This record gives sequence, structure tokens and C-alpha cells, in this order.
Amino acid sequence: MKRSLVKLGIAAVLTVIFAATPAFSKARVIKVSTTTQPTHIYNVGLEHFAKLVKEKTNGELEVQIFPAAQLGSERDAVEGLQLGTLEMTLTSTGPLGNFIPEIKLLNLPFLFKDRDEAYKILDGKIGTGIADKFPAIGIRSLGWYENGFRHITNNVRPINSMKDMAGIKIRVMEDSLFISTMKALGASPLPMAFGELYTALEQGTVDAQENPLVNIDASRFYEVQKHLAITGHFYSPAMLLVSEIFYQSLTPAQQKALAEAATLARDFERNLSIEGDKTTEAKLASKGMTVTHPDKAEFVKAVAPVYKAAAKDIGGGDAAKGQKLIDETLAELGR
Ligand code: EAX
Repeated sequence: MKRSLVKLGIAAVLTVIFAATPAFSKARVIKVSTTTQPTHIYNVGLEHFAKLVKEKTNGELEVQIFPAAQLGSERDAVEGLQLGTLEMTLTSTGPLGNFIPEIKLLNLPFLFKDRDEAYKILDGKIGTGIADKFPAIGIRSLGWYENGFRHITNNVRPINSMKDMAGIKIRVMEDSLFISTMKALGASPLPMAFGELYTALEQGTVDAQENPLVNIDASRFYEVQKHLAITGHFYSPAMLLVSEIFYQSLTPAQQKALAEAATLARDFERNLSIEGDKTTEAKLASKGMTVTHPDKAEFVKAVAPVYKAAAKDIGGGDAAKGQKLIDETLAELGR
């Protein structure tokens, strides 16, 4: 008698809890990992994505953002997607060339002159073709987002021309093309995960780093870096990626909602990047950085050998295959 009353009591309490939080009890959580700070365009863009996903699925899916490398590096995130221990990530192409070699095409220095060129290739046949290779490694792309044009900061000297790059110890993302590019420019590159970078700059493990202006700002690198050179040596795309294991567990309607939200949020996020580039150089100068605008021509000339050597990497060991993709891309850009 007593026992059944207790049971009844527990059941009543549980009913009240679940009735009070109906959406919470039924939403499936999508964890998204990023390595950048909460104010960075990735995370602001993902907040918009989260809102759209909630609306389009009537609360069935709930996107939760984990910024600032809380869940590990970009490489950790990609591995998590493959295992199904993480649902999504928004990442640079930094670690991706180690999984899909053709990604390295996009790591070529000075490949795109401007955003129109970048979007033309990424959203067109070539970018779609590269993205379509991901399901084979257990990952699906929901679109090309933007990290941005990368510029160099350092503590050694203002960079007015290429000779000022000599010997500067610069952190780069973990891919062979970033390393060979910095070597071709005369610097001394050191690959390192982004989450370790602020401390490495502060402690002088490296003198320099390179990133888009909005990321330099969000990461407060102006606190630990004196000089900024506007070089735009890489256009850095970002990819919104989902674990294929997780994706296949969704209903077709949920998959469609996710894809639609991803495309709308991509345009929103690219726009944040465009707007950020208009104001952030002045903001970084006001924070005390000296800003230089070196002539890019000698930089472009110096990295020509990188293109030759990259064909083999881009082709996954097959130089002719890699060269074909480079040639197709340049032809598409009218070069
Ligand atoms: O994806 O590692 C980097 O420098 C990237 O630009 C950053 O993590 C954003």
C-alpha cells in the first residue's frame, strides 16, 4: 500500500517535470565545435543557424555551440565527426587536406583575388565536387562558409616588403602548403593548433601568426602582437560539417531543414565577414598595432614554386591529377 503510494508520488512528480519542459524533453541536441572566440563570425553565424534550425524543425533539433576549442582542435572535431562522438563543426580547411587531399587546392597562396572569385569556385562545380568527397570519409558538408583573407601579425618588425619576412618564426595551420608558402616567403613556419596560439605569442614561442582581421580581433591578438601587414596571402574558406552517422539518423524532413538553415546562415556569416573587413583594420590600429600595406607583387612571385610542388599533394600523390584540378580552377577564373 505504502509502496504504491510512493510510486504514484514519483510518477506525479515526473509528470509535472516533463509537462513543464515539453520541448526540452524531445529535442535532439547538435553539438557544434569551433576553435574561435564567442564573438567571432563563426559563432555569431552559428547562433543564426541554431535559430533557423529550431524554427524549421519546430524545436525537434537544438544546436548548441561550443566555441574557443572547448571540445578540442579543428582536427579533433573532424575525427569526432567520423566517430559520431560530435555532431557538427565549423572549421577552416587547415586540417581537412589530411583527410581529402583535393582540399589543398584551396590552401594555395594568392589563389583568389577577391571574394567573387572565391565564391565562384567554392559554390560552383569545383567546390561542390570537393565537398561531395566527404561522405566517403563519414562526413557531410553543409556548405562553404568564410574564415577570410589572411594577414600577418608579428612582434619583430613592421613588414614593408618581403625581405622583412626573413627569419620570422610564424605559427601556421597544420598543412604542408601553409608551411611551404611561409618558407618560400623567407619566414620560419611552425605548425600549431589555434587553441595554443595566444599563449605561444605571449610567451614568445613564435613571433608571428596569420589570420583574417576579424579573427585577430576576436582573439585579442593585438594584446600580444605589435605589427600588422595586410598581405591577403591566403583566402581561407570554412566548411560547415556534419557527422554522416548523425545525419543518417535524422528524418528526411530534418535533413532538409538542416540544409536550408545552413545555406541561409552561410550567406549571413559571409556578410559578417565582409562587413568585419571594412572596419577591423582601423580598430586594430586604434588598439595600438602598426599597420603596413606591402606591395603584393613580390610575394606572389616568390610563391610560384609552391604551385608546382603542390600538384602532387593536391592529387593525393598523383601530380598529373592535382595539376589538372589547379588548371581547371585557373581556367574557370580566366587565367
Ligand atoms: O578556423 O587555425 C586557424 O588559424 C584558423 O584560422 C582558425 O582556427 C579558424
